[in-house]
Formats: sequence, structure tokens, C-alpha cells
Amino acid sequence: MAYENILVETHEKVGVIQLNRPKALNALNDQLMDELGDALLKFDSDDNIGCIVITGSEKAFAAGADIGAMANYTFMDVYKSGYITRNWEQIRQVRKPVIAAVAGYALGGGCELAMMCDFIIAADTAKFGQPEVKLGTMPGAGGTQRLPRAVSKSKAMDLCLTARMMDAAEAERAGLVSRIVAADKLIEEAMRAAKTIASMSLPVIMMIKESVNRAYETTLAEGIQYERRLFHSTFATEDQKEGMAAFIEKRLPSFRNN
Ligand code: CO8
Repeated sequence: MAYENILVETHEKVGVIQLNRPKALNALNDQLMDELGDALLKFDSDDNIGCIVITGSEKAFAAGADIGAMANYTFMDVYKSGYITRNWEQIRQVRKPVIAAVAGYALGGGCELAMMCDFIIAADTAKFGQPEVKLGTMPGAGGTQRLPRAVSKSKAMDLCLTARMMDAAEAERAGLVSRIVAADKLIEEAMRAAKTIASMSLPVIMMIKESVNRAYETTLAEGIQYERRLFHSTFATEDQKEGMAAFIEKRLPSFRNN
């Protein structure tokens, strides 16, 4: 697939996807989401990639779903075509870690896309919000579900009901983003985190992602049990032997993703 709305690069073991519709503040249309899904699944199946970064521009990670494209949709248009589910869910199939590196606006579907990633590194210019109510609609790609889990019911209600934006500092205090960095250091910091992750044992990294995500899907007792099973299975990997031997021998480990 030739990409017209995203730029894709590989830096060592990190796959970088840049949303690239600058004139529309990276508004997310169907074509962009098809391309994003395609690029994500390609990186996920590439043995040379250990972590993926999704980013936007200085001004916008993404200012939401493309309002112009959906303005005249009817219920039947969106229901029958599976609007959103058709090409927004592919990111959830990705088993490798995905970092959102967010500068500027992450609004509506843009905020929802950032929340679908495994964690968010924000530039000090980042602004998050779910302003759909101002358009006479509501979040439709997980905003009412992921936001309360990330920032509490009270703040999620505030953002979704009033459409106000939250700056990077508030987003970090609330737990939506993992760290804030200076805008001109965003990509550098995101790449540093991604390269660190990509230097670890990939199967173990995938198990950790799977286990943390389980915390959202199940009871604590079930989650602990699930984690225990995965923890036990790390002892079946060569990388666990290598990692522990390297510590004991006071050297750096050399993981072989096995
Ligand atoms: N869709 C389409 N075009 C957009 C969008 C958008 N979401 N956001 C900005 N643009 C366009 C503008 O129309 C403008 O285009 P043009 O130059 O041709 O007029 C260009 O980007 C620049 O925008 P502005 O001139 O408005 O820039 P400002 O700096 O003045 O303002 C804002 C920036 C505050 C971000 C403003 O553009 C804005 O409010 N945008 C809309 C934000 C919004 O409401 N987002 C929610 C969209 S609805 C949604 O996401 C539903 C999600 C449901 C799930 C996903 C379904 C697929």
C-alpha cells in the first residue's frame, strides 16, 4: 500500500509512523486510518522491529476525526460500514509496544488514538480533549471508556461534558501521560524510550504488555493469576537465562528474542 497520509521510517529497531495531513491538523479520515493500520501491522510482523512510535506534527498529534468527511453521514452510513470499528481497531491487534509522542492538539479521535497506544509521552505544548459534544456528537473510539480509566470519572466527565482542553501538565498530574518533555526534545525522548524497549527481550516485552493490558479487562485476582502464568513462562525463554546470567557475570545482556 502506498501511503499518502502518513510517513513511515525505521530507526534501528524502532518503527516510526508520523501522521501527515498538516493542512487539516492531521484530522483522521478513513484513508489515513487504513494506512496507519497497514503500517502498524507491517511493523508488528517485522522481526527487526521491537517498538513503534506514532507521532504527529508540532501543532497537532491529531485534531480528531475528519469532521468534513463525516458531516453528512447518516446512521445507516456509519452502522453498515462499521465506521470506526472497520479500521480503528487494528492498533489493538499490535502485540509490540506502541508509544504516542504527542505535541499540540490531541482532540476527539486524536485523543482516543493516543489513548489506544501503550503510553503517551507529551510535549509541553500538548493539549488533550474530547470536544465532540460541541459538534452535537460524542466520543466514539473509546473516549468515554479509556479516559475515566486513565484520569478518573470526575475529570473524564468534565472533559467530555464541557469540551474543555487539558494541557500537558494537567494530563500528567491526572495520569494520562507518562512524562512531559520540552517540545523540541519530544522525538528524541520518545526514540530513547523506544530504543530502550527495543533492546529488551521482545517476547518478554510482549508478555508485559499483554499482562498490563489485562489489568483493564479482568478482576484483580484473575489478573494476578494471569500475570503469574506469564511470569512462569518467561523461565522457558533463553532470554531469561541470558538476562540473569549477565547480571551475575556483571556484563550487559545480549537478548536473542528467544
Ligand atoms: N476535521 C477536519 N478538519 C479539521 C479538523 C477536524 N477534526 N480540525 C481542524 N481541521 C482543519 C480546519 O478546518 C482548518 O482547515 P482550513 O484551513 O481548510 O480551514 C485547518 O484544519 C486548521 O484548523 P483551524 O484553522 O481551526 O486551526 P486553529 O489553530 O484556529 O484551531 C483547533 C485548532 C482548536 C484544533 C480547531 O481546528 C478545532 O477545534 N478543530 C476541531 C476539533 C474537534 O472538534 N475534534 C473532534 C472531532 S470529532 C471526533 O473526533 C469524533 C471521534 C469519534 C471517533 C472516531 C471516528 C472516526
